Amino acid sequence: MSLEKAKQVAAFRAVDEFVKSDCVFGVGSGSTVVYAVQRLAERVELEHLKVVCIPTSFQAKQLILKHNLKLGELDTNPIIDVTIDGADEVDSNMTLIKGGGGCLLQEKIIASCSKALIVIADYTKDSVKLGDRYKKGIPIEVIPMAYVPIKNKVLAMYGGEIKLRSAIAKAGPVVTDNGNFILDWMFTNQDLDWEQVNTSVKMIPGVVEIGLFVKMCSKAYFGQPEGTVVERS
Ligand code: DER
Repeated sequence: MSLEKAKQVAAFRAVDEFVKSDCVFGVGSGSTVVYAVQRLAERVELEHLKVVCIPTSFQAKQLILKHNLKLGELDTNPIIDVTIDGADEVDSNMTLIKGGGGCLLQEKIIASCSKALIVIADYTKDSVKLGDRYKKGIPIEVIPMAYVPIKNKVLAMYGGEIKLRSAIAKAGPVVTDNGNFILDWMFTNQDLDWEQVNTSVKMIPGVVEIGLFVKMCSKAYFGQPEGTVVERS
């Protein structure tokens, strides 16, 4: 089975288990969430569900609009029933690396406003320790003018290597939906206290958010090569 099919089975299972009528639904970002929104749109149509969708990025907003789903925002829906989102890696404690798609800030805000954060992913994201499989590092969203001192401070605290994320279809760095840069921190120590890392890195002036989701994920669905789904919580 293809990786895309593995993503789809995980996404469909999560939507079928968690989305019901009269719910406020957080829509994550990335390629796996595309399948979740497709399934949600099918169910809304078939079952006449009343669902308000809160996006976590420009991409998520476009998905909501493309599928003619009801678009909401935190101003009017500050409490979200369930958010379904992807992840770059999930460890055995359900700690997530997120931000591979550069949307970590709004994703973490929406996750923090959600009664439940459900992760959907293919089997390549299911790890024992962070860094087992995902080698692109932990994304850190930063105010552009501060990226060099932030890089130096994170390296002084934890070592490893840090790269300013470069754009592919544009000269220069990636600029997020919020007008910030992203540093990708390739850590070497896989046994760090990620809760402490999350707190200490965020205290560095100019750091907007870090793509570490600690104790935020209620359940994860991993699509498998043979078409089954492994659930972890
Ligand atoms: O950027 C993000 O946090 C995305 O959710 C990412 O982690 C998962 O993207 P994928 O579904 O395309 O693998």
